[in-house]
Amino acid sequence: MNKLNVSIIGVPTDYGQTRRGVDMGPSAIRYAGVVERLEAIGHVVHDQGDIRVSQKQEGTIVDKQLLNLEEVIDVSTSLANRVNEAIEQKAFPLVLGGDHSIAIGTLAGLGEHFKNLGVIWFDAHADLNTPETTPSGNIHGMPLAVSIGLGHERLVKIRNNVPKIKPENVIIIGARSVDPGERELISQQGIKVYTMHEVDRLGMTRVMEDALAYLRERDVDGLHLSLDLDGLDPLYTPGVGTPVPGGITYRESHLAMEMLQESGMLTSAEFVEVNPILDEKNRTADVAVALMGSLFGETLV
Ligand code: B3U
Ligand code: MN
Ligand code: MN
Repeated sequence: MNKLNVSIIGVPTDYGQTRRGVDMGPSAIRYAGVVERLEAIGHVVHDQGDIRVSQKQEGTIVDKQLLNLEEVIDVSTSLANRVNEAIEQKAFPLVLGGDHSIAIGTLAGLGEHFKNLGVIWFDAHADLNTPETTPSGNIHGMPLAVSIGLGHERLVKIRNNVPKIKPENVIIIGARSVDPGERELISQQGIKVYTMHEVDRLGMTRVMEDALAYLRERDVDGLHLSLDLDGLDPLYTPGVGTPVPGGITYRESHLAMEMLQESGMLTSAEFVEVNPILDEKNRTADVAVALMGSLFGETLV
């Protein structure tokens, strides 16, 4: 197995949604032993600590369709810079959220280096809302749309490379709560989605084989995994802000991680939406770290 230089970047933010506590995700994941776990596999791990997230500014403009816009722009810009640095140093960026709005920053940093990046998006949701379609105003429901160039101009233009990724290079896995506007974008933009229906019907093995073959055929120059812990069934990951029943099982998610590892294609990853306040005994962070074990090449025998 390929030994990596892993650069851990924590992003303690909850500005992409309205439930407090997800800003403590990076601490919970560190407490669950991420560094030790990856070192035990043989990787060289540099924990870069957390990026600085400022307190909410008094008197910032409140746009109901884009809650905490200024704060999200701030966090995304700092994160994009840090991811960019990690790639320049030939490290593998492992980003710990925080809510899923942080993917705006991660992909802005990656998009500068990878011109044909593949993205696997594990999530109960599609995260393809725009200010026009959002039912909540929460930016954590928008990062995929922003990254393909749709949404608020200042989010889309972070680090100036627009779009960060091509919609045809995106594969969503585990979706089971998709809004009408998102559905329209999926067909309009040619985004590949394996909903829970396909996961049930084909099985995770086929889903991952097809997904990886599709990306190989598209000749991607890198592969990013964006894993929202709410993609799993809340039975396994109760500590998330918007749990949706009927999700991916513990075993299916491990299999998916192992197949990603086997593919040898992965170049970056992020794990988001761990909320220790809503969790039971840090179970969700424990699952996140166990999945990272499989993703980074842990073997049983
Ligand atoms: N699609 C809904 C709900 C949602 C999106 N992401 C999460 N929840 N975690 C929205 O608000 O955009
Ligand atoms: Mn998400
Ligand atoms: Mn989600």
